[in-house]
Amino acid sequence: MLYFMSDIHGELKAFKRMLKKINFNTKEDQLIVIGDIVDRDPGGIEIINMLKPWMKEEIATVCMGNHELFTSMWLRGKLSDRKWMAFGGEETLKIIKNFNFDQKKEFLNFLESLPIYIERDLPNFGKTVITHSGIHCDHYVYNEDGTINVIKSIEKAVEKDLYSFLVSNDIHYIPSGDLKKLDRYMIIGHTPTIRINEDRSCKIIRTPYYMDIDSGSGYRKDGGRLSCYCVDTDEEFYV
Ligand SMILES: [Mn+2]
Repeated sequence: MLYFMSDIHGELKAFKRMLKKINFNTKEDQLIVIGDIVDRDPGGIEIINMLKPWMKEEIATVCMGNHELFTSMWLRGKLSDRKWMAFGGEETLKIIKNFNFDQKKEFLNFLESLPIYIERDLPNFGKTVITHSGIHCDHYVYNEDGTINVIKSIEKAVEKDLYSFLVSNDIHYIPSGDLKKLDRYMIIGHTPTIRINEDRSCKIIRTPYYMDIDSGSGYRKDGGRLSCYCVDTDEEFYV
């Protein structure tokens, strides 16, 4: 089985409960995490430490989220403590401040090695692009047939400004005329669905063009929860 999670935001207990709920079996299953493992709750680094050996064995794949970018920027001295804390980084900061030089260097290498997007051929969606935030409407690249080349558009936006790309929530607000032109289905996270769903529910959003699986982990006080999507059974799980 292939499972997707996104925006775990430090909720280690919820992550462990989810693995139990889906009966995650490292001999048979795979997990793709679409970024924002760290910040808000304190368990992000422990979750990454759980995922690292799985990543080596290709059991897990992790994409970069804006919070992994914030962490790498802080490690490079390009983001102040104050600003990172304003973005929800307080708990991660407390832990990383105690890292020694080698631990910091290793963690920075890890963060900067994370892919911005990956592509998978999925039985129910065809060729699918998996990326944290979706697309940035200022950087469309068109194919000859007038459709929007999702991969090239992401690459162009990233080349221009990775930060703006990873914090963009454009995909939820662009006209459906643009969405119809996307040449790939997309699975994303980043924008808690409670902010988009009209009934304010923390449920995965499915559209004909993309799926947003950030159901608000790290915002549990506001009703948020961690979701997981199984592409093989089309099931959604929540903890
Ligand atoms: Mn995000």
